[in-house]
Amino acid sequence: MTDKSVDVVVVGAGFSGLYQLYRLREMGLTTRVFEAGSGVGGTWYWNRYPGARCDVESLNYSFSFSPELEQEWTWSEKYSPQPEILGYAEHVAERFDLKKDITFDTRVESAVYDGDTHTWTVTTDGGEVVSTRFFVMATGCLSVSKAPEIPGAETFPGPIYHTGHWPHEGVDFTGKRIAVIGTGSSGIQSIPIMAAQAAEATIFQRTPNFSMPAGNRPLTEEEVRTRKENYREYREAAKWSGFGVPVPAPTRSALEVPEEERNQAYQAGWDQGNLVAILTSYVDTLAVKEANDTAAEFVRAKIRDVVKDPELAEALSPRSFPFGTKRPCLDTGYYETFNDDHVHLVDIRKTPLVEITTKGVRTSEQEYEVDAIVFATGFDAMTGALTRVDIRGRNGVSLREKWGEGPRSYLGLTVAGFPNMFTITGPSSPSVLTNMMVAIEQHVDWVADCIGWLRDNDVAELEATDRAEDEWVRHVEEVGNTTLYPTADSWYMGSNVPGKPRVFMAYIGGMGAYREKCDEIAAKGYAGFALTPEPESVPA
Ligand code: N01
Repeated sequence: MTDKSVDVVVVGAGFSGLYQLYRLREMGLTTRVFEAGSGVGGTWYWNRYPGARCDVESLNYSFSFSPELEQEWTWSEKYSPQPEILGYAEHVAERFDLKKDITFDTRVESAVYDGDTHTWTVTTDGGEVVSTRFFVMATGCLSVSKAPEIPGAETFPGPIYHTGHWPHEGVDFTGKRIAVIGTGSSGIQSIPIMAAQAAEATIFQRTPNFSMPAGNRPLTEEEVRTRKENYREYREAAKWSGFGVPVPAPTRSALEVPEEERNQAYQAGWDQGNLVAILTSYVDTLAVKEANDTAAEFVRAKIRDVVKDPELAEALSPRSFPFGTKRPCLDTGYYETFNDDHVHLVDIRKTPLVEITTKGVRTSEQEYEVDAIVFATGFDAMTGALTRVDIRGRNGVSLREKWGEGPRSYLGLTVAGFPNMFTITGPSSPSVLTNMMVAIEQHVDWVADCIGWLRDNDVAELEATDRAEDEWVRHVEEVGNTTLYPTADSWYMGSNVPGKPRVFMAYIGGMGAYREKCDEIAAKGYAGFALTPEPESVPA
């Protein structure tokens, strides 16, 4: 028994959900959005840790669908802070009057497909049951946080925080002894600020990461004006670029360039504080180990320049994976922080974490007494938010079971056996390897256009065929295998979550090429999909 019936249910009111709602409403479709948080913004709603910023430049990290929105919104910094990005999400929600169709503080618990009526039945934790023709998971790639896999957290009397769901009122560590576990992007952004407040900061590092200075600063009026004048041209270039950020395409191998010239190219990217610039300096940086080594060594030399103690510099230097194959970071004073006497690094590869105790954190070697603990231990990425909901497709097949050996999808947008369901920036799409705003807009537009086409053509049901899905999965794997990404233990590979299948979960074929492929499939009347007509449109 359902409470209501709508055309589309969207899960999540981050940037994906907001824009999906906007598009569907413009098309005259009734849409309900369910959001677990109390406000919009998704990742920017939850990740309020000190120093949280996006490491795509603000002028690139915004919606392109509304020229008026582009002109009226002004970013303040090169890399704007989390509160400003969240403010932008709120502004979008207000400006387009989106909140009236969003139900906050509500988690979708299950979605079950009925092949006879071509509808999904969606049930929330508040007990609401909604029936819908289309079901869109806009739940984000990094929204299910994970704690370190060690016992004892419940015995620690002080506060334990996770960067991925930080208290809204903020935390002041002044005078406190703190432990931080994890040195990914969230740890690297927050550690300098938390350590500056703390009396003693002990950082537990499992894997050192590559990081470069963000070079953050206020934007000049001139920069903002120039971008506002050139948004159309800029957006077009971003849409067809590899990473969703227009940069000149490399033409040469790192190995054919003299060392001095190569280092000048890396230095130029370094000075810009632009990750993509270094990653794309040469054609083979992400594909050939020897080429990659040149960039990796450039960064390690920078770490040695900054960190005064050579042993500490070496401990902070990544050597176990190629540069760029785990998400590289942008920081403000990260390596400098370790020159302070009250900041300590514990290499937990050498002395593994054993437990959280009533006093703090114990490794195989000693117990560290602290007043507060921060987990900067990341997320069950890409699939976590999708498999957390009990999604059952045709004949009751569960998505969790289907993805037991790794995610399988057609274009990262649809899944065989799960008709009329779409995943925004789902696994096997470019998503996290690109500027997410560009990836989100492309997916949302494709989904909205697809739903519009189905409506106009009296199609009740669209379902990826097994064959199309198999071919896409194979293609994603083949393209991935031309790069160094699969060689790293990264969250891209699922290796940060014990027991998770080892699969490269993103598509590295490039945003532009992927867009072309998606457009082509749509233009061919949704090639690779089985289409079932509306019963009343079938001639008797
Ligand atoms: O998470 P992470 P994150 N015991 O998984 C360690 C985006 N993001 O929240 O590398 C001990 O990168 C783990 O060690 P290891 C961005 O895409 C963007 O920092 O697995 N340690 C690692 O050091 C980013 O990549 C921005 O060996 C454990 C750390 O915890 C993604 O979000 C800002 C452990 C987790 O690093 C995730 O970043 C922030 C354990 N059991 C985030 N488990 C910007 O745009 C994990 N670790 C700026």
